[in-house]
Amino acid sequence: MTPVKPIAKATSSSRRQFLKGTGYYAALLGCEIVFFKHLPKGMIPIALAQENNGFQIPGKDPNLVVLNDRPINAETPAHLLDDAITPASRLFVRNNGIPPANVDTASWTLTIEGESAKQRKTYTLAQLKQRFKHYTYQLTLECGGNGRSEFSPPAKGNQWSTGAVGCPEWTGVRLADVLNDVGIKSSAVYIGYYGKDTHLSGDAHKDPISRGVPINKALEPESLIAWAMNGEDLPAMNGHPLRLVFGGWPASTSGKWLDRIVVRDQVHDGAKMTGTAYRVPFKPVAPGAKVADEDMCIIHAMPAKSLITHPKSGILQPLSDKMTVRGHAWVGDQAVKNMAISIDFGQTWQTVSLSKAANRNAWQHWQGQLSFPQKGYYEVWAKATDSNGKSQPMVLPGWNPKGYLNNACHRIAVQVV
Ligand SMILES: Nc1nc2c(c(=O)[nH]1)N[C@H]1C(S)=C(S)[C@@H](COP(=O)(O)O)O[C@H]1N2
Ligand SMILES: [Mo]
Repeated sequence: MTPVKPIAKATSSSRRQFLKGTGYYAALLGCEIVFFKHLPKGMIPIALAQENNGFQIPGKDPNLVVLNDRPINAETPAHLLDDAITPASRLFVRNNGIPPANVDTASWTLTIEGESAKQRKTYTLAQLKQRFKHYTYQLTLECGGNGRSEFSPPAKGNQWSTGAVGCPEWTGVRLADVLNDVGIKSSAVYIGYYGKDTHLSGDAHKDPISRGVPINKALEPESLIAWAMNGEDLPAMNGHPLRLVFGGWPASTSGKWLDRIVVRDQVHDGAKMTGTAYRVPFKPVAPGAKVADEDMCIIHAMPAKSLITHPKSGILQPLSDKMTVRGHAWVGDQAVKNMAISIDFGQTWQTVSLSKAANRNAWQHWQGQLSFPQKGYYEVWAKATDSNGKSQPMVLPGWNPKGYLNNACHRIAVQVV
């Protein structure tokens, strides 16, 4: 296992290259920055800047760690994910492009079409809400690149530590109900989404991202077209007013600012579906190896993983007290069967209590009690095992060129005094 790296707040020097002709902040400010092209690289509009020259995303907890501001990407420290249901303010943000500014919910529409759709049909948001039954599910959303920062040699992309995950409650309609209303042909194999965000280059002909899922995942009861998170409108940065949610699959499949779904007779080939994007080698490869495109496969359900959300790493623990440890565990389309913790770097493991998920594709909560033999430094490690008997690795899982699927055990530091 690689040593825990401290996560630095994004600094001006680490920020992305200045990109001409785009209004990254327009969606946040609610208006255009007229002289944007003169705004120096790395300088945050003062209206959005905090004392620490960090970057506060409206509606989000100021303690989210901003990894990148062009586009905006922010993750949640583990101890802030302690709630059973992730508050909207603490759900991470991952943007590939520029979010739409001035979203008008009254005129928002969703169009379903494609070679395997029986017709082309457009719904207003109001029609979607009126015509179809509403469902609420707690669904785990985790970026495929969560944990990327630990890979060596490093992989390009957002250097997520452990916080590109959350499990809020989502309300919307079943994608299956809408697809059945349109009618899908027997040739349907995949769905693809398009959102109203724009490409970083400002080129209107390019999509920032257009991914999707196989038709069987699309038709599952928990696969939603959602407009609400925890009973309120989606936050602007999480796809307001409409998005897809496929719990347990790489969150890149959960299209935000959704305005079009295509029903495909082949694997969807939109932006970031092809090449190396969201793909991993079929077979294990040596770290740093070059892998040919044809040897890579699309990531489907995410592997077993867990987080220690209490206590916060670095806690001072009195020797005479028992310590309550808790967190969440999740795995793609299945259930976590067993949860264990260790205080001796994995020599021995203690099974802890584990709850059932609120519904399929929701994370489960676990809790245990620890006592320590003597004063000194310890680490608590946490390990989830899924219903197929697959456990989280204690060291990094297989290296892959883009740094996806790091489900190594989460560790926290404890000093017993
Ligand atoms: N339209 C659109 N949908 C998108 C993205 C995006 O950039 N644009 N990013 C995807 C990726 S890579 C992730 S990890 C999730 C992040 O969802 P969140 O920002 O609500 O946490 O949204 C996915 N859906
Ligand atoms: Mo992602």
